[in-house]
Amino acid sequence: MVEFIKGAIAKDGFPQSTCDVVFVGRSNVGKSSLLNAIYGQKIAFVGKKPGMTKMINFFDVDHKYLAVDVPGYGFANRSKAEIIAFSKMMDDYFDQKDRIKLVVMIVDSRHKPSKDDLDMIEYLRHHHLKICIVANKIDKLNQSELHASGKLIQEVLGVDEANIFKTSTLNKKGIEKLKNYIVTCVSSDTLL
Ligand SMILES: Nc1nc2c(ncn2[C@@H]2O[C@H](COP(=O)(O)OP(=O)(O)OP(=O)(O)O)[C@@H](O)[C@H]2O)c(=O)[nH]1
Ligand SMILES: [Mg+2]
Repeated sequence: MVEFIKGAIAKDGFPQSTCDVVFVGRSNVGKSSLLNAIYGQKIAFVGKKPGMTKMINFFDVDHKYLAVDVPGYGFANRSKAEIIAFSKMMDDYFDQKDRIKLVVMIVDSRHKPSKDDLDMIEYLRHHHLKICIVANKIDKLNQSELHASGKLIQEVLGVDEANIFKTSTLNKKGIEKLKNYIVTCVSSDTLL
């Protein structure tokens, strides 16, 4: 069962955890939709406009781990003050790296990963975090575009194709595979 625990904007509001799976990505890429698709419930708010998720939202999954939905980056209409507050919130969270077991980084399969995506993956690598990439919205691509998208993401972000999950939250393609991967990461760790 998946339950919303709380939303927080600063360190003192984060619930204690030793096992988080966190979903990051540009605004509007489908992070909240992906959480809903994976967990089969409408737990996270989905928006038509970018900037829907404003806090770091924590969800308990089967009392085994926390799924964490963070606000999207690369949202142009943010004020300077908002950008600073956002960076501080992300640093507060990612500095607690012992709690993070896996970062699911979502990109838009229709576009070349942006400068923001590159900055984000570098940031995550700098924190020595385990990362997998999700190329979402594949319902918008035909077969050859899908193939090209995988290659481009692999090239630009420097990830192995085996670490790229291709998904659609609309037709649920690739969701089960990603879900199984998350379970494997979470449970292999608890054996240690
Ligand atoms: N075609 C298509 N649209 C999708 C898919 N996933 C999400 N969307 C749409 O993309 C928009 C943004 O979805 P959200 O889940 O709110 O995106 P987010 O990344 O959480 O956005 P922020 O919270 O603003 O950072 C919504 O209109 C969704 O319906 C998908 O797989 N295919
Ligand atoms: Mg969201």
